[in-house]
Amino acid sequence: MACDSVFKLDYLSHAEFAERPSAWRQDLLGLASFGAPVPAALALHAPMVTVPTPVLGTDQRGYEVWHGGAITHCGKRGRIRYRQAPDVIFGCLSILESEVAPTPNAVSALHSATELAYREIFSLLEGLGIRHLVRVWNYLPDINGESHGSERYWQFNSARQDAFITHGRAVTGAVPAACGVGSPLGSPLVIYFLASTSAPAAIENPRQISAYHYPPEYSPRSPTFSRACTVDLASTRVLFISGTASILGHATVHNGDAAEQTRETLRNIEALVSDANRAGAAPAFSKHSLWYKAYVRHLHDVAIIDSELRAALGSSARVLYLRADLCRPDLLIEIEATGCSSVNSPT
Ligand code: 3EB
Repeated sequence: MACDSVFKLDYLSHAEFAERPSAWRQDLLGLASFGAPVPAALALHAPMVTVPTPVLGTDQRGYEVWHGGAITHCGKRGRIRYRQAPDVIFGCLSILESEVAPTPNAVSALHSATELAYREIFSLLEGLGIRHLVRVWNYLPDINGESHGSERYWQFNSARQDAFITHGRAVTGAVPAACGVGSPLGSPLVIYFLASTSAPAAIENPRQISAYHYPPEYSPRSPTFSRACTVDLASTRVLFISGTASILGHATVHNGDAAEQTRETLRNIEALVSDANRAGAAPAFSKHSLWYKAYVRHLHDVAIIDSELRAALGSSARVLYLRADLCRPDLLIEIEATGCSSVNSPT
């Protein structure tokens, strides 16, 4: 029974995934496959999304798999495929800009695609009566590209913020944890998310200005995300740390130095972990027990970044490395992290 009520994450290689019992695979809440799709022979009933950011290392694929307890409902609405467990839902969608009809006032196809994606997410949650969008992963093709006189990441930020406002959602304070990273030019906008009936507690980083208060030089409309949050899902206390980079206040620091950027990013992550632990009765999270995804801009920095991470986190740290462009041209590394800790002892 206990394993029926556990929320958890795993990062698996293709070989590890293929070795799992098929019941384990079919019970998944959702899956994101990095680099290439899950081969048809292993296809699941659960929602699967392919994220076209290449996996670094020897594996050609990296699978991010979520379990959320007994599945209660599975569905499709508009472009979203989703699966529900008692208090959590995983959903995903993929939109090609070339297939999107322009929305009123949109400055570009990316703007329209983002607006449609977020409207569909909020409409789905409203329809299902699930209030809280907890964690969102955003993969934007050609994130540093420019069109229509603005950066594509800015266009994404405008459309995302508009959708939050249109749906009566806060754009500061209680906003989801997120990451916003690049994917290859010409690939679809890919978004997946976790939402819940339990309210998350948002966490900001005292070393950084909240992203939703960044000055307009980084984006005329601020990005809508919190630095981290904790939430109780299926008897598990979960910590979601957003994409985190070498930023102090609002400024990028350690220009051009991947090792220093990695160390600063880790200090930012540690500040968020300490804050998450302050709220609970006993420390629930340690940097050594988190699952990490590291987005690396330049292939030639992987070795130095990996040695910094191993030195700080130990050789058994679970890190999935992905090649990706990042929202500011001067960022060389961005790292997200997730922790799961049991809150109710199983009976
Ligand atoms: C930063 O700290 C780095 O736009 O959803 C991190 C996490 C970043 C989320 C997003 C962007 C986003 O500003 C970039």
